Amino acid sequence: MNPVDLTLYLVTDSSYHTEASFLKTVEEACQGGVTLVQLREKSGGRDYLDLALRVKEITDHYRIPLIIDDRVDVALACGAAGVHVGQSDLPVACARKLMGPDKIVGATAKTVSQALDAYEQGADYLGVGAIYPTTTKVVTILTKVETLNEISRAVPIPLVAIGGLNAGNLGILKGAGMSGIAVVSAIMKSETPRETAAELKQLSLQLRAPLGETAR
Ligand code: TZP
Ligand code: MG
Repeated sequence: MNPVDLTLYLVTDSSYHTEASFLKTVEEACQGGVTLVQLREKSGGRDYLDLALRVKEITDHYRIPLIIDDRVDVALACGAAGVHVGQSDLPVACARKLMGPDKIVGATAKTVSQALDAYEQGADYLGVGAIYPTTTKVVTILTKVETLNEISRAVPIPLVAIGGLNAGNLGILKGAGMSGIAVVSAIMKSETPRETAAELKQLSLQLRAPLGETAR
């Protein structure tokens, strides 16, 4: 199991940015304290790789691991820390075999059985959601916080909650058993990504604190 800090996981969306504003947003989010970045592009291989190499320069500078969504080839070609696969991407076991034992392999799980399956195939962490309806272009269903909690008891690997999360609605996750939160639009659409990331990170750390412990 490769260690991974899921406290605040930025999943990118370049669709409403120029490349310059996209890279600036990612950089400011890194400055604000995101602990992991996932490049999530739906474009072809060459464009994906070019952007991955640019994003990796930024994440390397801030010593934040870069995860590539869907594409093992792009992840390997840019020297990323890992890959994230969903239910319709390469199976986790296949991604693990291609990436090797020392790279991070993350997987999406919306049910306990998907979670157990991904864990058994070698996933290092699971993304669970969507917790709330999302405006980000994604094929997903809603996952109850109760299910997130059940998954946390069923598998020994860390979980990150995703889907419609922002600074105003995280309370629902208190005590849910995840290690952190993943956001797209809350940071990618923020006018002040550095401050937004810093705020979300604090809130995420508080969510993880034992129940009843107040924020410091
Ligand atoms: N998987 C489940 S929900 C989601 C993904 C990739 C998108 C989350 O985006 P946002 O903007 O944080 O709701
Ligand atoms: Mg995918």
